[in-house]
Amino acid sequence: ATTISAARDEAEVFLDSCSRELAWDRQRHQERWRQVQHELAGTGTYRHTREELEFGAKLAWRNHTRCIGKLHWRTLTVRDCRDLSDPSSISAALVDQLRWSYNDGQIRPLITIFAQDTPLTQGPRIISHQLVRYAGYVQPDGTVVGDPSNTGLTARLRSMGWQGCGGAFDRLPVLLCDSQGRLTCHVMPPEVSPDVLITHPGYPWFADLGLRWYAYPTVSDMRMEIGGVTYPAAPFSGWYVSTEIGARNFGDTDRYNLLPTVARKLGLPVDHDRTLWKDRALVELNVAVLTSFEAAGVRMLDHHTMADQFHRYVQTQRRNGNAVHADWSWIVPPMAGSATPVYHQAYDGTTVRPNFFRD
Ligand code: NRG
Repeated sequence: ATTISAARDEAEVFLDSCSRELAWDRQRHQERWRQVQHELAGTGTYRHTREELEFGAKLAWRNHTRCIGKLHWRTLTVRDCRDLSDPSSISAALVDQLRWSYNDGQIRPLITIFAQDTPLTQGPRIISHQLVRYAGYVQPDGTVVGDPSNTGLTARLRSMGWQGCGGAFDRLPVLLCDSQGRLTCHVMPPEVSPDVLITHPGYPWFADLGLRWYAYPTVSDMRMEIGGVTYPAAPFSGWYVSTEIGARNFGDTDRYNLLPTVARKLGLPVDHDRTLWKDRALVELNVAVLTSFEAAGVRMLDHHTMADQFHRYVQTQRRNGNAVHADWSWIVPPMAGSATPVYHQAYDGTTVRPNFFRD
């Protein structure tokens, strides 16, 4: 009973936002609210109209406190796949999503929404963190070949019969859990999300490191909540900010941990932190990522441009009396923090719904 009354409260707040921001008239708003209450009382949930689904997904993006790109929330394309249930048609929809968002390098933000949970049924879930991920193979000595953040998923897929080549950038199939709880693996064709080979304009040896990264991310393991309704599978594609790859995926010690390698190649002594070898390696890694994506014709923003855009968006919203919810520690880029305007701001980090959540 408490969950139904919570859903009812969420639904009411959501319909108020729809009414206000989509300029519904009073009568339409009241009628829809009556309908939703009726459906909730009868089934414990309700079904969004297409218009509500689309607007709700955009609000979920706009409300997300960890996304520096959310100023683009109005440009989100929303695909309604709520009626798909068998794994092969879900998998086909994921391939469509990748092809459409890749758009030959001109990445377009897109969300595909699969079936909602109801008190009696569960929607499908995507277990993979993103639609494209590289395998992480734990070696006998405990080191990892590939991406250490995916060792669990890699082991699980191997136990289901998937065989990797043992390389540093082997693509994993997508692990799907359908509404009956059945697990299936699905290979996404690489041409709808190709890898960009990483080179450096000033250092020919950089290419020999053999680094690469997929063109754009599709976050697939977060549930979306709109107006008291949960969509457990709602994969979201967008373009990268260069530091996500150059600083975090390549630089973090629990990821590809490449700062020592790059620093040594640069001829920097790595035995004293105060020589700032890590900082210099970070800069060159990020130059390499940005120039390589540019050369490949794949849309990506640098962290300065992205932070400037976000800062201007927040200022405009504040002038208009609109709250922007943001988590400072996620908005400030992982390098050159204080050289971006967002560093010098304070944000209200409250989580409001619609939003995306991970358990
Ligand atoms: N840092 C992760 C991706 C997280 C989402 N980032 C985006 N999303 N840019 C990584 O793979 O490095 N997006 O939808 O654009």
